[in-house]
Amino acid sequence: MNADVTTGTVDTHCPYCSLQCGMSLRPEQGRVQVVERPAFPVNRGALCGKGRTAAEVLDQRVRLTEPLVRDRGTLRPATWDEALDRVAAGLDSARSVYGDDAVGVFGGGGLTNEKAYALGKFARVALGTSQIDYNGRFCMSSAAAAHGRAFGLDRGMPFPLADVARTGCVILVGSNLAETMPPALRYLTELRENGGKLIVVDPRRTKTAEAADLHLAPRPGTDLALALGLLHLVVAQGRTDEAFIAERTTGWPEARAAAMAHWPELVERITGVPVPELREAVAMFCDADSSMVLTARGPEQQAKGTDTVGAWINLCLATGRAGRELSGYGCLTGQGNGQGGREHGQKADQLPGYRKLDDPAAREHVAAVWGVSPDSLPGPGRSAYELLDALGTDVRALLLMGSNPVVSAPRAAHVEERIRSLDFLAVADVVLSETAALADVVLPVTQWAEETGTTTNLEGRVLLRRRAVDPPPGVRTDLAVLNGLAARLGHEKGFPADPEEVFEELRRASEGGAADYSGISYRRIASEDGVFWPCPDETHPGTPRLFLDRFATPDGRARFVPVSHRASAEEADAEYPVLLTTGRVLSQYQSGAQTRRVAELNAAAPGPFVQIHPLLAERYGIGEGDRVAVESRRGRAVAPARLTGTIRSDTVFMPFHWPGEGRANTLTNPALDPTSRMPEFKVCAVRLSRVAEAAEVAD
Ligand SMILES: Nc1nc2c(c(=O)[nH]1)N[C@H]1C(S)=C(S)[C@@H](COP(=O)(O)OP(=O)(O)OC[C@H]3O[C@@H](n4cnc5c(=O)[nH]c(N)nc54)[C@H](O)[C@@H]3O)O[C@H]1N2
Ligand SMILES: Nc1nc2c(c(=O)[nH]1)N[C@H]1C(S)=C(S)[C@@H](COP(=O)(O)OP(=O)(O)OC[C@H]3O[C@@H](n4cnc5c(=O)[nH]c(N)nc54)[C@H](O)[C@@H]3O)O[C@H]1N2
Ligand code: SF4
Ligand SMILES: [Mo]
Repeated sequence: MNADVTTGTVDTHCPYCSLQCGMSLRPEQGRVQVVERPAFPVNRGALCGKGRTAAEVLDQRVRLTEPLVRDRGTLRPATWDEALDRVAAGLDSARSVYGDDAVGVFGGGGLTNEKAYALGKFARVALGTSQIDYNGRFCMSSAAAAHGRAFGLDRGMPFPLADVARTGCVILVGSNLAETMPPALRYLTELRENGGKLIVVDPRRTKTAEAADLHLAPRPGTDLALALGLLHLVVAQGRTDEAFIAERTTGWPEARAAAMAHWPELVERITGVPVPELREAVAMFCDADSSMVLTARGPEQQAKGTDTVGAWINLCLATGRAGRELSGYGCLTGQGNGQGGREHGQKADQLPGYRKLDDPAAREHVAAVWGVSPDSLPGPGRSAYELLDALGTDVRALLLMGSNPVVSAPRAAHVEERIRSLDFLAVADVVLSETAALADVVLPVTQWAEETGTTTNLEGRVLLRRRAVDPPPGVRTDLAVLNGLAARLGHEKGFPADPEEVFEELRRASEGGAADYSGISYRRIASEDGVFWPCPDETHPGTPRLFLDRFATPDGRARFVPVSHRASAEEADAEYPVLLTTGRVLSQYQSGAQTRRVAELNAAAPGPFVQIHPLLAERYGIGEGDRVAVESRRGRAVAPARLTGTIRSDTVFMPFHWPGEGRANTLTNPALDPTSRMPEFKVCAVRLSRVAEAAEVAD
């Protein structure tokens, strides 16, 4: 039973991360209760604190309930007609003065498939601009690029999460899933209960690393060398799977030669991981009958993230740990619809169904579904950071939906300044985020529980997120916003506000593409636990496991890519002697726009901090709780010190969930990966100093 009319309980999914935990919602005395939904297989009833408290953001006291427009510098309430008229005029005037590409669109991986699809279509058809990208570029774009290069297809995990509990060994690289996807930790616990081994690679001894048999703690930005060092040992010890390499791969000689240049002692010097630990990891990985490598943002958010993931894939291929039951490489995607959001056209180079904008056949197919001429579709645009960096110069007006870059973009002070320099900014959001607060028009939209839509979780499982409660009267859905704007821009048709109608069109647009959803319908996923794409027709069961018979390359073979280690864009030096890495804590989500509005979560994680090893702290005279100034070549942030022996003594860590003085992204380096255009969030050089308190200064 999915929608129980007697109790009013509705089965749906969490608004936050890519696990898309199943939950049920029950309206009770004017409030919405989150209740367990044990039958949903991914989380089996378990929820983290964010999921449990998600309904608090539905409260009218914390969210936007009416449109706002800027009048002589301040935002004031407005009608929907006035607000939409202002947005249409703002976008149109930039277009008419400077040309179509003067209008930018920025989306998010939290948007449903329907919204991501409609946003991409809106940019290309209603605005005619090439300048669209989204925050997923900051998330898993490096893994996506590496996936495409090696396997010919990008689906984060090529197998269901449940397989993780049944393999023999998992190397988990730069994921702190005990805090970022807590219910998934159970699969790792089960892995070990079943006799499997867990290796965690993280510069910090996180809660996840504590659950491991072996914890490797490399210097940030050196995972590429680490993977190559392991591959070197695999070859030296004769543990390659020659039959698999011969039958199912291409490019091994070149990749092998590149790995052989990374001998263990050199790798120890680069990474700081002792050679005996490298040997132990190889033994665990190769002794098991099956094994997996899973990566998350640690190795991916680097200016060499694509090559780094490529090196881990090479390790899997050389040992025959890919394209087989219970073996393979997977990326743990992050946002609620991080997977689907990267498939249906809000990315700069992409059309729905994971098609390429520069592929004539793809243009023709999608243009036919959209009822436009293929020639009218613009070409690929800029990547997320490059787009933000161009605001106020050649991109003069921006429509933003589902992201808060003032907090989350790299080199955020510069990005904020670029946003402020726009001629016109419109933001559709649920709350008045730090970015929405800078807008000329703010459009208040409905949230997860107030609207129906589909998301695709980290396994590639397409799910129905159902509407469970009525939205407040003053808000509209993102789809209704696009519908209203398109009409004002002369497109009365083609932008329906009904999500199922949009999904039906998405099915046709994705048909025959890499991410083929054409066999998936609302009716079907309403009664199943989701369907794994590709699913090319209604009788097709979906594809939980990819690549078992062949990889998705033209010749069916996986491609080794010869990769070599290189330095981070910024290494520690005399002026900036410490490495900064950034990431997440359990109780805040992303830019914090939603979770900072939940009292229980704020009590658990009230503000920014700098995690420092006691030895490093001592060198700078920093004590527990002291305010620390962290400076990089981009700027300065200040936050209290948290001393802990669980982090390397050459590295500090800051979570990025807060604006203001403690904003980690004031410091981060926007150096981009040449292939994925992923910024280097995970490593930059900083210097530290203790900030004297006012009382001390006065003494
Ligand atoms: N609580 C919470 N959960 C979330 C989110 C959230 O904001 N809060 N966001 C969601 C999203 S969108 C995402 S993308 C995921 C992210 O999920 P994760 O990737 O698990 O999260 P991070 O904390 O960014 O990074 C993971 C780990 O990488 C380590 N790390 C840092 N530098 C390096 C390095 O150079 N190499 C290696 N190997 N490791 C390194 C960090 O110490 C950190 O422990 O989480 C999702 N879930
Ligand atoms: N230093 C550092 N920076 C990072 C990272 C890091 O590890 N280190 N990680 C990066 C990663 S992986 C990510 S994914 C980004 C995420 O960073 P952001 O892109 O800023 O993501 P969110 O904070 O989730 O922002 C989503 C915004 O959209 C709103 N919203 C939620 N649902 C909807 C909806 O359905 N419609 C609309 N219109 N709005 C909605 C929310 O209220 C919020 O304001 O941060 C990146 N930034
Ligand atoms: S793990 Fe992710 S999807 Fe599950 S309840 Fe927590 S935030 Fe929601
Ligand atoms: Mo992410």
